[in-house]
Amino acid sequence: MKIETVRITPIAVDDPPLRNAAGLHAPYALRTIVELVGDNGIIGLSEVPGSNSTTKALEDSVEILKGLDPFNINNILFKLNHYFGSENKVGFEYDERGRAPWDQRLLVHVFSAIEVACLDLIGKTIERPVVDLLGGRCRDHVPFSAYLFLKEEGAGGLFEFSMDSDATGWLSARQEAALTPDEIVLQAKSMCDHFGFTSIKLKAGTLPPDIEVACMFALYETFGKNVPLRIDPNAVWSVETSVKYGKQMEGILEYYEDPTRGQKAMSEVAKQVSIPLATNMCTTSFDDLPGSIQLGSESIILADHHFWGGLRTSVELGRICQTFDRGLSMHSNSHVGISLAAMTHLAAAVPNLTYAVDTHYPWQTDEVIKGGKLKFTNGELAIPDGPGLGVELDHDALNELNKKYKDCGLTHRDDQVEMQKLDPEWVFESTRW
Ligand code: GKR
Ligand code: MG
Repeated sequence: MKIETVRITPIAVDDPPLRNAAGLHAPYALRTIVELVGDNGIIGLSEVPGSNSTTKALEDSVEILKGLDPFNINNILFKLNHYFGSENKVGFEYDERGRAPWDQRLLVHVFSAIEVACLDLIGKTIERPVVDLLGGRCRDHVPFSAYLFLKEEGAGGLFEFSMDSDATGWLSARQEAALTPDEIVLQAKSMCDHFGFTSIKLKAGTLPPDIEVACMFALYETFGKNVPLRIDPNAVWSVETSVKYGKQMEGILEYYEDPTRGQKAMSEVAKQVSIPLATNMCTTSFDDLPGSIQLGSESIILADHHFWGGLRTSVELGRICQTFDRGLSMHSNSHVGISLAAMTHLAAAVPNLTYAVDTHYPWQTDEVIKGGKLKFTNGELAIPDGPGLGVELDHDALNELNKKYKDCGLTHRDDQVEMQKLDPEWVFESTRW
């Protein structure tokens, strides 16, 4: 079997004004959709975070991919590696992990996009789900967590069209501002009622720690000790601040995600606070693992197949975590259903991925897969039925979201620029509090 052609389509999906340590979400989140067309007419799909440099790199790889056997992923990755060189030789806009809460390395995105599309193509060809290609399922249903954000009013997209005064339930909560502990509790109740989530994460690092920690206590008082809680300040707290507030939250948190920046600072917090630390910022690649083990920077690593180079490498990460007695959870960014399906297959395949998985999915209303959005039941997703990832592309929806991409004019994610529209003086600080 051979790859006949590859289609790369950047899309934009409505995204509400969610706050984080890097600023504010733009009205649209960018994603890039890959269609790997086999010479049997079957199409393998994948989705990665979008930017013009990712789209360009994927477009550059098309000629390399044509004619290669999608079953031989090792050969494909070897050829891509040879073409692009190592991450810091790529010469695109971003050549390193960067300081943003999300990973900005380019090659891992490209590898992930191609690997996942190959696995989907293989699965659809041999009529087996992707989870079987990863070694088989350890679970049939994958639990996800409610991912709360401090936010400004608005539902994303074009503000005047997106606010719906008749909206009820989660759709109404999704457009409300949430900047106080009471408002965060309302957001949590509404999200948990709608999707059935039974664990909760708060994206922090955006308001003074007193307020964000008060949100955690308000959640604890409302939901009780049986709903695990996590807070993620995206590394903008100093070691001192992380220790001070960490000590206050001992006993109410399941884990404390990236309170401070870098493995060394994290290890100092880990020594002083009795809550497991977790990361998707200081240990984000295989190269980071020796430092993590040596310093003891975190107890839990958040996998993310978009940033760890694909699904098979993420399974390998699971094995390494087991070896070194690290827990494993999963990170997310704004995304649609192809990524959600891939995350579900991965989480179902990794025995020690025992934490409820992060997802931004409730915040997005647009979708590119046939049948509309995937549905959570009791906070869980069943592994999608059908071969491969179990999802098919809705080409009309894809074209519409590609038009949205072209019309919105965004070329990459820049949360600082969005925040400056609210507060022109605002600048990102790598340690704010
Ligand atoms: O979407 O604002 C966001 C998050 O802050 C995201 O970009 C982070 O990468 O979810 C992420 C995290 O857990 O750090
Ligand atoms: Mg995080």
